[in-house]
Amino acid sequence: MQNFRVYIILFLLFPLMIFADDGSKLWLRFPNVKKGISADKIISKGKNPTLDIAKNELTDLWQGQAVELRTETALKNLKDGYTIKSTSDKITISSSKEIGLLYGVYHILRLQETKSNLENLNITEKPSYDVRILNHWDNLDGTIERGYAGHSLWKWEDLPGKISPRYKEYARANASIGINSVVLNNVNASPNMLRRDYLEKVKILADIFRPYGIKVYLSVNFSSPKVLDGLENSDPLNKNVQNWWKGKASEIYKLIPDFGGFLVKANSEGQPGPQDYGRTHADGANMMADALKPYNGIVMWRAFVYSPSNEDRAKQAYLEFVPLDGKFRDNVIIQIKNGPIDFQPREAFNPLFGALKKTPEMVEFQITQEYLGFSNHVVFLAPLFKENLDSDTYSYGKGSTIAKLTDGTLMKNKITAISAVANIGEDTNWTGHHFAQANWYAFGRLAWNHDLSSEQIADEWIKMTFTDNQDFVKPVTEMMLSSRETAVDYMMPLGLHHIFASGHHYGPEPWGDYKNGRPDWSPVYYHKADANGVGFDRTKTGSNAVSLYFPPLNETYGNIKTTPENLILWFHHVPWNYKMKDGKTLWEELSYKYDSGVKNVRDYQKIWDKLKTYVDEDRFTFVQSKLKIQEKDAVWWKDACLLYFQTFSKMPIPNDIEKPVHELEDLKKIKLNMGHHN
Ligand code: GCV
Repeated sequence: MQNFRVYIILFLLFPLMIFADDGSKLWLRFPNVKKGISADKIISKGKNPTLDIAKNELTDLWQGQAVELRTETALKNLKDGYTIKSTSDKITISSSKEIGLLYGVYHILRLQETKSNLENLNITEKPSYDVRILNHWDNLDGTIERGYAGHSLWKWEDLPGKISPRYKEYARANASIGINSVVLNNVNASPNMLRRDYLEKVKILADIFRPYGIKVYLSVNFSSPKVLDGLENSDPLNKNVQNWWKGKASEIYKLIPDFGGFLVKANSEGQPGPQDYGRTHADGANMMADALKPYNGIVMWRAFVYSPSNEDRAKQAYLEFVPLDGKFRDNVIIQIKNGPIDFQPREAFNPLFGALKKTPEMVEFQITQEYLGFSNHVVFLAPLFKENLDSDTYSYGKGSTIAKLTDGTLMKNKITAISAVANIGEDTNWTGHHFAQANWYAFGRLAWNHDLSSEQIADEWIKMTFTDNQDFVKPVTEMMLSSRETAVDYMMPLGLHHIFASGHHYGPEPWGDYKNGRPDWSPVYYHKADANGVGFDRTKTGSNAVSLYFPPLNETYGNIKTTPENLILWFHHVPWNYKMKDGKTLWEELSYKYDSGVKNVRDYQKIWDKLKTYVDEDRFTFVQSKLKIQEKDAVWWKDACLLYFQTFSKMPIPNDIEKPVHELEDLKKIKLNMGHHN
């Protein structure tokens, strides 16, 4: 009897057990596939670990006709790319490299899972960028700076002896979307990363990633020679220091022959750098470039530099780097955050894009949602990435988009690259929120092909991650595509920026005024609200950051009438009663924007609730509860910002929007204990 009951219970639970999904498989779920084609239906020559992976994926997962995998030297100009051609009984994937064949296999698997037409395929794919790289901000102690998905995947304590199965799963996920490079550690780098014992651990990861086409890079601390080996200094013009880096490079390449190179944050936010010795960023970068050159390694030197000075922070990277144009070695590339401040929900693009004519540039995006509600908010980032890549800098005349500047179309760059700060941790679902997986996916897909639309990326991802049922795909696509603008609306509409709580950057603190700390970390520095209006005057009457943009953008942004309204407070100090294009005053417009942000999140809750039948219980309730947090946070943002700005505008909150439910004084008392310095 007892047993019988257990059987009944198990029987009842069985469907749940099948459908429960913890998100660990990401977009590689293949829910309906038990087994792929038999090995004899795969035609390929040669043996190679990458080819073996490609074949295994086919025998595990491919449901279609026979597949031929062909290496063709004639296809060299496609780089890691490939062609796919099909007849009724065979699909032929060709590439000049094995990794291209693996990418081609993931391509047909994607077509299979998104139920795309598989007949008469005639596809040619060539990646937009050579280096498609994730930057992990993982520390050696297992914590992750700005990480919201648990601890680091890298188990430094266990390596090199003990190997987590997730290393391989991570590499496979990246390969499936074309990511081919990773920086393992935080740009706020510990010198210990370059210690022999750590390099031996790095070697193990590099060996695991290699068959998936992934190269390892490291962030390095500029003071490493002095700190690690007691050199008298770390001055880049000191011969001993130069030799130290040469020796270190040689040591690394003996362990990891295909090591990618270094990522460097120097003289920024307290990190050491060449300026500590009166040298320039070029001196520092070139010293490392010379050490890596014999092995084809590269240096990604970050332009994220600013200091507390009277100069507008939005101008500082430009002012620092433009005079150095032409002074960098040819294996240096300048890594520039999409905006000139710091990964805000919306920024104007960084004016440094296109301003360097002789030095290759690459974009740095942030996938981890430091400024977008951590892993609590649904914010699909493809529209943000696209907005930046499609921005016209006019640096070589009309059509000089950031995409074309960085992918080698306009400048014949020797190195082309694109990077993003990862949102990956050891959480079972990898990214802390099921929908945050879409941002890892979107970055990979855009790094491969920046012409893809946000909609197509969302569509693919939803079908592979959830279901291809249109009743699910359609509303979820709409939610995802609008989610970035929604977050902008409830956090920082109309070009407002950096009005976050200090340190952790979660939640609003527009009143923040750190008189004793760094003014450039204070929200009041960025919004400049007063009785007259709100916004940062970056025109001629203010910091004149507009002058850094190429014509006609300097004029467009310099004139309040021609500045796009979604950036109006980025470039102008705007009177509260200023008439916006829709006839509302600035104050009213701001109020309606905050309100619409809140309303949209509530709509997402309704959309999601209706989709219960299409999603497994686990992921359904998980997303449902995250949306509740997002809704509460949106109301918190709206109330905090409107009540605070109202103390300056002295104008009423329009009657037809929901009244604040908080008191400003109560909101000011909220102090979240989330740590962190700025
Ligand atoms: C890694 C911002 C973040 C810091 C980060 C820095 C950077 O300031 O808040 O955590 O440090 O950017 O990109 O270097």
